[in-house]
Amino acid sequence: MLTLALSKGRIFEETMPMLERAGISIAENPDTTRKLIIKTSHPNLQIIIVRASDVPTYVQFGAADIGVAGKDVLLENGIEGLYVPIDLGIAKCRMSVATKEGFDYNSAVKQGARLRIASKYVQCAREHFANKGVHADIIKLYGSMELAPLVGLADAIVDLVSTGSTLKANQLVEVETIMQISAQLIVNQAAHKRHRSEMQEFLDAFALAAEN
Ligand code: PRT
Ligand code: MG
Repeated sequence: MLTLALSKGRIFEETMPMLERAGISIAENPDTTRKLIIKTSHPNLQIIIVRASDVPTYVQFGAADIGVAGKDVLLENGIEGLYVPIDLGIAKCRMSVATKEGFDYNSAVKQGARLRIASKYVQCAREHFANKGVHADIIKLYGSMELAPLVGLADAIVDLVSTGSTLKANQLVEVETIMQISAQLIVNQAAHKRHRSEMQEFLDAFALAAEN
């Protein structure tokens, strides 16, 4: 039996059609059941439902054999012990820097100003500003990043943007794109060695679905 770790919400919703294309359906919907282990129509595949940022942890420790995680989560978490064979091209967004409307970010950067940056993505933010040669004090937040510039906690935030409507609703503007983000298939390296043939069927199905 192989275990696939998914998070509720967009990752689950966008991964399911990929499984369905391979003829695999689920017994229960995670939105309506409280169960965290979900059977599939495939005798060798079960799904566990975990927090998005916990998916790599389950796979790294071998509690799940495979998982689907955003590139943002992998960059923050690291990929030790993981094999990342397929960019699934789902749950797409970008990681960007945003400031309050009217804040002249480019001038601040040019003038070598020291910037206060609030983010859940402290590693990514630190690396981005270090590469630009900008002095940045990074403040770790766990949510509602958009609030930070509005109440003077930070000059800018580093967050994920898809439609841009969250930024807009809070009078923030995207001033720089750091990178494009999409969900990746991750595999426990040891499990991959041990169960290569059992796993290959699923890796092929994901690779095929990702192409389409
Ligand atoms: O919600 P929870 O704390 O459980 O975890 P999570 O927020 O990490 O999970 P989830 O399901 O929201 O996100 C899972 C993955 O989806 C992320 O790791 C990303 O790789 C990817 N993804 C794609 C996104 C978005 N698009 C996205 N728009 N994750 C978050 N957002 C948020 C963003 O943080 C911001 O608050 O949506 C808001 C912006 O959206 P727009 O459309 O208003 O620009
Ligand atoms: Mg969320």
